[in-house]
Amino acid sequence: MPHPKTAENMMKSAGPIETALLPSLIHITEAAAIAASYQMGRGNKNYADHVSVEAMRRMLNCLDIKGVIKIGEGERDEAPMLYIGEEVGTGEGDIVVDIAVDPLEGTNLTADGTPGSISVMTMAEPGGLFHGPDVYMDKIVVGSQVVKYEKEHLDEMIDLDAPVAKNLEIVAKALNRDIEELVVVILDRERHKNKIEEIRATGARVSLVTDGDLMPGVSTAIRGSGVHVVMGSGGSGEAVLTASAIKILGGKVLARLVLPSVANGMSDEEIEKEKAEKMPRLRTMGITEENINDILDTDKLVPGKDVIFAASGITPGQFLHQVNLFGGGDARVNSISMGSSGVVKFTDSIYIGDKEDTPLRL
Ligand code: VTB
Ligand code: MG
Ligand code: MG
Repeated sequence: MPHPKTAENMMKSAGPIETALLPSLIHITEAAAIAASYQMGRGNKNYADHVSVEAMRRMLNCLDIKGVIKIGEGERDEAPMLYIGEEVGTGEGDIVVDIAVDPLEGTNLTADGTPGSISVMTMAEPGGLFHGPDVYMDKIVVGSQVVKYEKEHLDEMIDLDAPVAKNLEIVAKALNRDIEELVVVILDRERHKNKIEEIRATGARVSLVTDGDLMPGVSTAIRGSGVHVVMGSGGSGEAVLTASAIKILGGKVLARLVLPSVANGMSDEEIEKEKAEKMPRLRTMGITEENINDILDTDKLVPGKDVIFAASGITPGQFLHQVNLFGGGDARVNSISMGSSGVVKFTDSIYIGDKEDTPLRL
């Protein structure tokens, strides 16, 4: 009989990054979430993004790490902060990490005051995160029961190139339910028109989101969340962030780089032009004409063994409440954080701004 996995076992199996940094991780995403929350509903997504990026960067620079941003706000010339390649942390200590961030995932959602925006980040040992270029990724995300089913039925595997009906049939069997009982989350985009029709044709239910398919992706690995599959193309950074949580929780992400023009259904000529513009940069990351169409699985997206992930709610979400702001600078924030040892924390943090005027409240 294997020993049941206890909290003690988890402490022992946690790697150095998880041990040293998992407790701090939520405070970084929470600082960014609080900053963004002050801009909620003000209609200015760029400013909301800006303040959350600033807050996250300030927090990262308090950590005694040698960190490098691998997925961030863009290339150095266009993003002054948290750009790809930026070194963060004090540089003290022995911990070296690769970092992926999205300080404000769902800028429109925050600017509009609508549900689903979060602040999110992940860390892993160097080389532990796919060096995601600024190109779209097509993807499919499912939970761990599907992985278990695949192991028992080797000829029934989820495949990015398989018809939607085939994939959903596998998911339905794995979850022991009818296709009609599945919920598939997909971004409401013109480029997904056909895919949405294909999903509906199977009888599965569709949940269209205007933005923010990252937490729904994580939700596929959480039973009772009501989300069974996430499909469709979006940012590659979001796909890697999703994959880091899925790597910890169990489940599966399959993804493939897609040039934006392809995703948006442009002409062959325009696609060639786009390729000519993007390929030189992609080649420096090891992505060539030969391998650009390769399907990346969870381990390719997140090869890391010592991975930590945290997300904090800004506007209301499925299991993360919105940030609550009280008087005197007090704030209350919900987060989910997890590490490769297999520990998952749902937390409710209260930051006391002014002890006398605004005592701790329940
Ligand atoms: C995707 C999705 C994100 O932006 O990256 C999307 O994964 C970008 O797609 O959750 P569009 O260019 O079509 O808007 C989000 O919705 C928000 O960052
Ligand atoms: Mg962002
Ligand atoms: Mg985003």
